[in-house]
Amino acid sequence: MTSNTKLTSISKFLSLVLRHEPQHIGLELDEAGWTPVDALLHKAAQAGRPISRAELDQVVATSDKKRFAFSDDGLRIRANQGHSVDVDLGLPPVPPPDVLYHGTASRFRDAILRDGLQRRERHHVHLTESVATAMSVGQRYGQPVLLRIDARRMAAAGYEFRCSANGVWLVDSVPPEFLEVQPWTTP
Ligand code: HQG
Repeated sequence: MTSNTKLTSISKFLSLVLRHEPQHIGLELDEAGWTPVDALLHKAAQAGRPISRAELDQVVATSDKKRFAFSDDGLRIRANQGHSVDVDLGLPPVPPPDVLYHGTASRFRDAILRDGLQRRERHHVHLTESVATAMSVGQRYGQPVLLRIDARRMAAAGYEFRCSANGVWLVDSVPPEFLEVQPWTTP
């Protein structure tokens, strides 16, 4: 069994090459973000970051956010969401829950309330059904702010929502009229 520290380090490396910089190790992703598992393991080893097949299986199976998925035949792998490289995950629009949340930094608060949520470097704005998840995302940046999104009203206004294989809700933007700051409750 590989240590959690090592698995986390592999997971971060996979996020880098499967979401943002495949060229970092000379990897190519297809238009849906898939790459052959063999190529990934080979290129990672060549780049001085060897990963065994057992470690890869363990990261995919145990990643807390289910960040990665194998294709049905097990021959390819991709990140479930979070890309900055140009991929089309092929997710259909689906009706969202009535309310979704987004956790961010208090220093972004005024800009977000003025301009809405924008996707920045990523393909989508990331939203979640879980207050706890939003809080932990916000805490990555220091002093967090929890935003409540009126997804029902957005959907009624024609905005499309998609849900990634790991349950992250994806939208192109959230205009300010659908946002409000939710009082922060520490558990
Ligand atoms: C902010 C994690 C100023 C936005 C999580 C966020 C997530 C604005 C930052 C995933 C803004 C972008 C993504 C505006 C948006 N003015 N700031 N108008 N609009 N922002 O990392 O949602 O661990 O691209 O609030 O679980 O923080 O990577 O997005 O703070 O699902 O698997 O601009 O990352 O997943 O930051 O995180 P990011 P995010 P993983």
